[in-house]
Amino acid sequence: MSGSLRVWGIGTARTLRPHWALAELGIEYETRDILPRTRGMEDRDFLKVSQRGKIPILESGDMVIGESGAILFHLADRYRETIELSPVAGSDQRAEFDDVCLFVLTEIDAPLYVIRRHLGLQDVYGESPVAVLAARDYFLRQVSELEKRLGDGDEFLMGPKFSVADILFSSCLGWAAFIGIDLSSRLTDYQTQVTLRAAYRKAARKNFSAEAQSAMRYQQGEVAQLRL
Ligand SMILES: N[C@@H](CCC(=O)N[C@@H](CS)C(=O)NCC(=O)O)C(=O)O
Repeated sequence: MSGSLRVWGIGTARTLRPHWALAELGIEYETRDILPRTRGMEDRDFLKVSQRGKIPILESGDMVIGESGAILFHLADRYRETIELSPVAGSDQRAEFDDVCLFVLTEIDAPLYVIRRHLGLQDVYGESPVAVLAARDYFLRQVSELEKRLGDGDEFLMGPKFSVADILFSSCLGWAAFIGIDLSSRLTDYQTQVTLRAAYRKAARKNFSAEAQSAMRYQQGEVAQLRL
């Protein structure tokens, strides 16, 4: 495969990210519809490219990238002449953008995956309602920092311009709402606006197909239902 793009994975907030970025950029690519924790993860072709047994993966020519954040940074850099989804490397704005994106990935995505491990995947990682509720509270504290950043006026995390930071943040907000974490009205408004984008809708149709939704349904509302 030379020069072409292929995305492995559908069904989750992390897999949504490359589909959404590619839809924003208007770039054609191939999708391999594998869902986490299904037989698809044992596909021989997948195992050849998979570094860590995780999705999403982006194959771009001979290059393979296996972290959703790194995939988005790469796509934004490589295709910046099409649409600017990140500020130019070395600029002050880029430093601020990196700060926001890494905050989302390490402080907002991470507690959601603690919940996933100890609630949705308790058979594998162990059941822990205490860890789940602590992770939910931590998540809410951290999202309130980005809510302050949005303030009353800004449409997007980087101000007036949509960027990869919004794809990362919005995918986490969608994930949180899906599992039953209540978001503030400011964050709900932000999420509604961002997900009205045509590119989001196109990516969501692919990522959250009927098959994917029925496979992942058992997560829905699970945190809201949890009581210690
Ligand atoms: N930090 C990685 C996380 C990737 C990840 O954990 N993916 C999950 C689906 S959201 C997965 O492949 N899980 C399968 C497994 O752990 O067996 C990213 O953002 O790409």
